[in-house]
Amino acid sequence: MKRRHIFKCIDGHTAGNPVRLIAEGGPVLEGDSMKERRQHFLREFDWIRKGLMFEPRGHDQMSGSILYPPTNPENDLGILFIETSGCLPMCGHGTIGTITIGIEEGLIHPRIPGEVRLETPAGLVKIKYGQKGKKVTWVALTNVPSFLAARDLEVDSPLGKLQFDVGYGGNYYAIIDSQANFRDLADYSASELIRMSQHLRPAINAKYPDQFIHPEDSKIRDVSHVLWTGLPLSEAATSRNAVFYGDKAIDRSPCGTGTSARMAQWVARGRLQVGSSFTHESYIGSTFEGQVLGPARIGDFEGIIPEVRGSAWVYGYNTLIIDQDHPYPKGFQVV
Ligand code: PYC
Repeated sequence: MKRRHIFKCIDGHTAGNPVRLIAEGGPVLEGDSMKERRQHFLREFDWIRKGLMFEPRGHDQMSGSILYPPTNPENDLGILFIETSGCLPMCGHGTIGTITIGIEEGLIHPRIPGEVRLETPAGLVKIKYGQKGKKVTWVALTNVPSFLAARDLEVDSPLGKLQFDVGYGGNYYAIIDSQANFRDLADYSASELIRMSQHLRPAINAKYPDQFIHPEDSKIRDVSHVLWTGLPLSEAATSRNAVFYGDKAIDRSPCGTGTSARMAQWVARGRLQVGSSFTHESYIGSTFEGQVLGPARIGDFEGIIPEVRGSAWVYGYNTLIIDQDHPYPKGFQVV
């Protein structure tokens, strides 16, 4: 194996959360779908994710992607998400950022301008985008079918007993609504939300083992994200959220898969209808526009087809080196 690897990256952000697109240096992956290619990456190349996402080259929130040719010629391309938390099956802010960066920088050439058929490890995601000159001004993705997997569960937490629902929107989310022991995410700093989530996520997965397994893909399983909710800061927004992911991150964007899970929860609880819009506000006040496009069935679950729309910005070009003879080629985390 070569000891020195060079990666050409383009860095951007989607509504505040980082997206690092690896434009050159990603590995060739085997597999008949992005789901299979993801497994190949995890077996042999996870050092690339760690090296490029963790410190000193990345940071706690870092999130990125690598582009691949499609496995089905009807589609435009495949994507692998690389994050501090692993290789997510689907990432909404990562998709909005990658499409923006890829179109603006000439890495993505869709057959139909304004539309991209994207193979993700969680399934096909159809995308529309708008441009003003070179700038991609918005990206709207029709996400994978999303559903409420469980409701009214209970777990012990540093705040006392907490009720929560579990929604799927490309990842499994524990959703904490306002209740006696938790009024609103606004009552806590990001570090406090992180500290509580570090306790909550393992406690939920230990109390409910083998309970959250995707009906069509058993490799997608367990609660990986915690979504704290609150009243929006802006009158124009429907709801606010702070999503915990990885070991120490609060999403700066409103979280695309989290927005999908949240809309599925609201539809299942009769708080939102098919066709309705949902403006989701992030911890820092940025927004995504959600829409419930239609109903869906996922195994035994009734769910929805969600759309999530947002914008992203390129802010830098980055040539990164992973040299096996340097300290920390696989990066490190300070948790
Ligand atoms: O936008 O889906 C998302 C996401 C997941 C984790 C961070 N962002």
